[in-house]
Amino acid sequence: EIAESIPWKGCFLTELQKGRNGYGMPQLHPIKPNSNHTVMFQIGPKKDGSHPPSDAWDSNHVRLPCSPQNKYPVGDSLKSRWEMVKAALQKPVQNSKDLEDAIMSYNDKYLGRWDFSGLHYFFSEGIEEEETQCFFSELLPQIIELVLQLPALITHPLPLLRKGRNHSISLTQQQVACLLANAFFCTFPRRNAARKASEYATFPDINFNRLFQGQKKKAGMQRTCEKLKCIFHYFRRVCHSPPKGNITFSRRCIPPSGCPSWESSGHFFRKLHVSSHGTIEECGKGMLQVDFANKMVGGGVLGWGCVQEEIRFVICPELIIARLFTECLDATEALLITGCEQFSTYEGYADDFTWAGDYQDSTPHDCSGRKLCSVIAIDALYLRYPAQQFVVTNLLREINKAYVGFFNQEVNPDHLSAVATGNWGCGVYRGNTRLKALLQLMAATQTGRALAYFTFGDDQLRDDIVLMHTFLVNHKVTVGLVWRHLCRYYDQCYRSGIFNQELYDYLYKCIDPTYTKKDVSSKGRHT
Ligand code: AR6
Repeated sequence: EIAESIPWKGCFLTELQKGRNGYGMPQLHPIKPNSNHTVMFQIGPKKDGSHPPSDAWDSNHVRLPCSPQNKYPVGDSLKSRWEMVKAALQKPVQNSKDLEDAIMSYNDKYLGRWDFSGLHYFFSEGIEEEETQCFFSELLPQIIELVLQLPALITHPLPLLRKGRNHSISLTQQQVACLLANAFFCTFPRRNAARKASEYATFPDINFNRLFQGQKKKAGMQRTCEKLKCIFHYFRRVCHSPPKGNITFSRRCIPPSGCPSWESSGHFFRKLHVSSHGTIEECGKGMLQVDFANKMVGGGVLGWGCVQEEIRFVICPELIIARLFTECLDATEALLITGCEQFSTYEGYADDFTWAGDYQDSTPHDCSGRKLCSVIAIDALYLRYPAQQFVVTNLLREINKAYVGFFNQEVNPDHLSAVATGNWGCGVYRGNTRLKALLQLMAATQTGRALAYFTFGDDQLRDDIVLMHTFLVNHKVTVGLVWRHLCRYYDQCYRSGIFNQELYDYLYKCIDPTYTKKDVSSKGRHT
C-alpha cells in the first residue's frame, strides 16, 4: 500500500541532484569571450582605447532597431526608423488603442494586416479596469524607458546563431529585458515578412504582434490573456528591480558523422528516477531540463501554442529572446540556455493554462553570475504517421538529437548533471512514449548522465519504464544491444502489415525469451 501511494520509482531524486543544495555544479566554463563566444557586456574593468564596432548591419548579425542603417520609407524619402520609434513612444500611450497606433506608426506596411484584438480584449475583458489603468500609467512608461535604453545597453554587434556553427552569446539579464521590451513594441526590422524568401525566413518571429492577435475561440483568447499576464508580470519585476545576472545561449551542433555508432555502444544503463507527479521545471532543479522544442525555438509562444515549450517560455520569458538570434535547428543541433530565471508560477495546461502569480526564483548563481539552471531545447520529429517513428532513419534522427542535447565535454564527467525530461515529442508531435523514453535513456547513458523522467500523471508509463530499466540493468544489457533490436522492430512487427507487438514486449522477448514481466507496483524499488 505504501508503494502505491508513492508517485515515483527507481532511485531517489536526491541521488541525481548534486552540488549546492542540489542545484548542481556549473555545467559551463566561466564566461570568457573568444571566437566561439560573444560576450555582450564588459567583464572586469573597462580598457581605454579599444573601441569595438558598435553596429554591424549584415547577414551575420541581428539588425538592431537603433542601428543608423535602419531606415524606413516615408513618402519618397527614407527616414531613420529608430527616430520614428522614439517619436512614437514619446507621445502619451494611455490605452491599448494608443499602443496599437504607436506600434503601427513605424510598421505601417502592415496597416490593416496586423490585428490587435487580442490585446484590446486583454485590457477590456482579461483584467480589472483598475489594473488596466495602472498598466498604462505606471508600467508601460517603464517598459518604454527600457525600449529606449537599447543603444546604451547593446553596444556590440549581436551575432546570429546560424546553422552548423557552435557559438555562444552571453547577455546580461538587463540586456535581455531591453531586447524583449523592443520585441514587445515590434521594433525589430526585417522580422515581419511572412514570405518564404525573406531574409529571416529560417528564423522564428520575434516581434510580439502575433501575440496581440485575436483568436477565433474563447479558449484561444484566454490563452493570450494568460500569456500576457506572464509577460507583463515579467516586465513589472524587471522594471521594478533590474535583475543583475547573466545568461548564456549556446548553439550546439555535432555533424551526424560525429554522433556515436549506436550499434557498437558498450555503455551500461545508469540511474533512473521516474515519477508520475511533478514537472521538469519544478522537480528538475540542478539538472539539464529538456525543452520539448520546435525547430524554431519557442514554437508557438508568440502565437497560439500553449504546451510544454510555450509555458516554459512564458514563465521564464528570457528564453523568448533566443528567437531573436537562433536560426531553426537542424537534425543534429540543439540550443542550451544557461542562467534564465523563472518569474511566474502557473496552473493548468493548454486551454486550462493560467498565470498563478509571482515566483521568486532562489536558484544560486555560478561564478559568472548565471543562475544554475540549464534548459536544453531539442525538437522531436512531428509524426504524421506514427508508425514511421520506428523506421531506422527516424530512430537515428531522434537518438542523435537527444545525444547532441545531452552531450557536454566542458565539465568533469563526475559533475555532469542528470537530465530532467519526460514525454518529449509525444504530445503535439504524436510520438510513442515508450520509444522516446528508451531513446532518451540511451542518449543520456551514452553521454554519461543519469535521467529523471516525469510521466505527467501517467502511472502505467512510469511502471513500464522502470520495469524496462530494471530489466536492462539486471541483464547487463548495453545501449548497443538495445539499438540493434530497436532497428529490427519495424521490420518484425510493423512492416508486415498490421502492428503485432508492443515495443517493450518485443524487446523483452528478444533479449531474454524466458523473461516474464513482474508486477512492479508491488516490487517497486525505492532504494
Ligand atoms: N513537465 C513534464 N512533462 C510535461 C510538461 C512539464 N512541464 N508539460 C508537458 N509535459 P508537448 P511535443 C508532457 O506536446 O510533442 C510545442 O508547440 C505531457 O505529457 O509540449 O514534443 C513546441 O513548440 C505532454 O503531452 O511536446 C513544438 O512545436 C508531453 O510532455 C511542439 O509543441 C509532450 O509535450 C512539440 O511537441
